[in-house]
Amino acid sequence: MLRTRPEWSALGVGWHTILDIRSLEDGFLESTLGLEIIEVVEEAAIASAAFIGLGDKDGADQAAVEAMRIRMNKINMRGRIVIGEGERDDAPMLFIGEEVGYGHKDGTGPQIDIAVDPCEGTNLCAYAQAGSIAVLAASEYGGLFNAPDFYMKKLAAPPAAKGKVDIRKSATENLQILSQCLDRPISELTVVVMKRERHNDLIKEIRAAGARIQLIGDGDVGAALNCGFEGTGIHALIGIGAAPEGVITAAAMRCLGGHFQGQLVYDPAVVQTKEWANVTKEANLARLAEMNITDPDKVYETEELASGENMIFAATGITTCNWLRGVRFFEGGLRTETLIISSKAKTARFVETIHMTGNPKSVQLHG
Ligand code: VTB
Repeated sequence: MLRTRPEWSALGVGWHTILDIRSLEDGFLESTLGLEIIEVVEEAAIASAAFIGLGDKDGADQAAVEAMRIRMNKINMRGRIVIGEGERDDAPMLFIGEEVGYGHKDGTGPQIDIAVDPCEGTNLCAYAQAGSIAVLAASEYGGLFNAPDFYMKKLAAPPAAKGKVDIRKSATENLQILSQCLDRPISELTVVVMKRERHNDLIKEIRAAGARIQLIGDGDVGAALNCGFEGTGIHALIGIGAAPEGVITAAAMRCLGGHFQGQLVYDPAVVQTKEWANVTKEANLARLAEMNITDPDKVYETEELASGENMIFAATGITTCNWLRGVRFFEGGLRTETLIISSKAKTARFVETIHMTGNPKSVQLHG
């Protein structure tokens, strides 16, 4: 928990004052706020973790949203949700445009845009499967693309392939490029693809090219992050997922130097989802035009989706994935693991926190 340092209190300098005199430029977002952001994602993950394996994905999501919002509102910032649970009318909390942080009351604290997915991979949480995370990205105002609630074709790859693979190219071509960049044969490349009807041809193509596929049920944010780190055994993410989460993924890949590109998908025939059963391509194109997206086929680069100078990405594991452990309970407490990455400080911190919620008889050093 962050508290005002005693010597500052003695001088009559409150915690808010200290936050106010720091600017975004001098590392505020990376250090002071970063610590609070860790708690935001931790709280969301802990709330969702109570639902692991209960088969209640909405419950897991709602609990995370509520916890995230409560913690965010304790921060001295003027936060704006740019990617959240949806439009105000159908999302009671963390809706797009919602103001978070108590700085709004008195006009203090930094101005920050925030993209959240309090429980990414709700099904994974509900069915106790790997890869559910509580996640957010933050930047100064205007630093995150306000993605419509559409689908997005995505391509993620390791830093060595950044700018070399290209979403406009076929999967086969990209695998050849990846093989050169990573200096390993295609047969030793593993690509993550979400198990969806729309990916049937893609899966055939990747297998015909000779690469391996890790098929996942949900959670393409966490899956893409695998490509940002060496040693995960994952070399690319290809396929269509949700667009808002593409922005959050871009924020992380921007900080890690990995490759990420996204292209909005507006044709229901391509997406093949029940969600768009009553939606037409024409109606979707009209929605994009209303949002001033003049080129619906534009390929967005990482730096366009996450353009801010100060970019922060934070994720706490709900269930364990390749690069992050999930919430672990013990008698009298629990343990979380959080990754917080910062573009400016150029740090990726893995923070393990022991939360002594009860009266633990003992706390293991490594759990
Ligand atoms: C989900 C989810 C992903 O996209 O699949 C969703 O698991 C949209 O796809 O992690 P469907 O409507 O086909 O399920 C993500 O949320 C993020 O891109």
